[in-house]
Amino acid sequence: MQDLEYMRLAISLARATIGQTSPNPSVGAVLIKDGRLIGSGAHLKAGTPHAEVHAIQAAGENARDGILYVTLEPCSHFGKTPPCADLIIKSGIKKVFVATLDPNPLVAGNGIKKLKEAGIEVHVGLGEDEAKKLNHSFFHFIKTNTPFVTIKAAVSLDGKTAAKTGDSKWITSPESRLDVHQLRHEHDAILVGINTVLNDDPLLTTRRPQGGKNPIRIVLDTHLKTPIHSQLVQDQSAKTIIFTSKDVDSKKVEELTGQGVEIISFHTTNIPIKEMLKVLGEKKIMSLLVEGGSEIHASFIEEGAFQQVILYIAPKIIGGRSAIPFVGGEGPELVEYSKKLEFVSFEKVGPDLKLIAKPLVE
Ligand code: AOF
Ligand code: ZN
Repeated sequence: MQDLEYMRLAISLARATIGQTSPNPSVGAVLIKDGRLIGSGAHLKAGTPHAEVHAIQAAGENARDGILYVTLEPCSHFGKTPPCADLIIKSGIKKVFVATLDPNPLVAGNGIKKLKEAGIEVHVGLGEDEAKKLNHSFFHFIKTNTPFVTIKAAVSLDGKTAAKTGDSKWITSPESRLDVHQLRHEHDAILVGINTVLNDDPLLTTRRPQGGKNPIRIVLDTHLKTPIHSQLVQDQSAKTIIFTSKDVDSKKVEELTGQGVEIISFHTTNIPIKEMLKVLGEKKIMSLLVEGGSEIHASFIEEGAFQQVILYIAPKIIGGRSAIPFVGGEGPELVEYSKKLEFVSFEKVGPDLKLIAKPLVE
């Protein structure tokens, strides 16, 4: 196998952990000597050993003169675990391939510097694009202290999320819906508006055949209308947080709190999206999936408070001038004032199209 193939193996190990390492990144490592695989591993959970530790421990004394492939710059700081760079130096590894630098200000090039100063041959950039993409949430979070926001919607070819009656079951295929459950597994939190709670009474949990992790459920509910009997309140399989505004009924707050729901009130008449994202950041939520409805999407888009849009487009035309599109709000007077994005990828998921776009940096 070639260097890039070993790095891809490390990237696959990292990818398998997306959704389980937060607020830490997903990292994979592969250790090779004389063309043999002698160690490998991934960082499995925050607070537990880093990827390199698993790989080096598996190899033991044999690590000496080995070549390490790691998807993120080895750390140089004492966090919950000691520095990986020190362990690599101690183990006698002679060469290290690093896919991408760690943007964590505590590391940020110091890991590489340490390795080089110890006489280790270091190459940075092998498989960099893939390694960056798989940790886009961590990269965004570590720089901004707010979650990476993905707006997700399932639409018909004419951009509707429901027929004129409000009926929305099911626009996209079972294959797309399964893909959405993968997204839920990968995200720390999922957010909807109060209208979605009232109309759909969603559960917002992860349902994949192989099981999965539930995201924290978040509701933006200005007037605290979330029904006590809604699934988000009654179902205990995931935590629910409701953001609300001032002057809400204190008895309702008590009732919801009694069911284990966390209520966060802003001293304003509406919920300021960017302030809300800061609160989520303080809670170490590094990725947020926004699942509608159209007014919520409009708020995030108007505020420029999103990093990615994922659209599942079904080959169906619903039509109807009062059928809801996936973005509501007022909208601008002129196309000139529209939000500009660029397409990142497109793929077929069952009969549907999955489109990813991100805001254009001008
Ligand atoms: C690595 N390998 O597998 C991971 C790294 O609190 P700690 O000690 O777990 O440190 C967390 C930080 O370490 C995290 O913010 C990121 O900068 C880096 N993660 N580094 O060398 C790994 N998961
Ligand atoms: Zn480390």
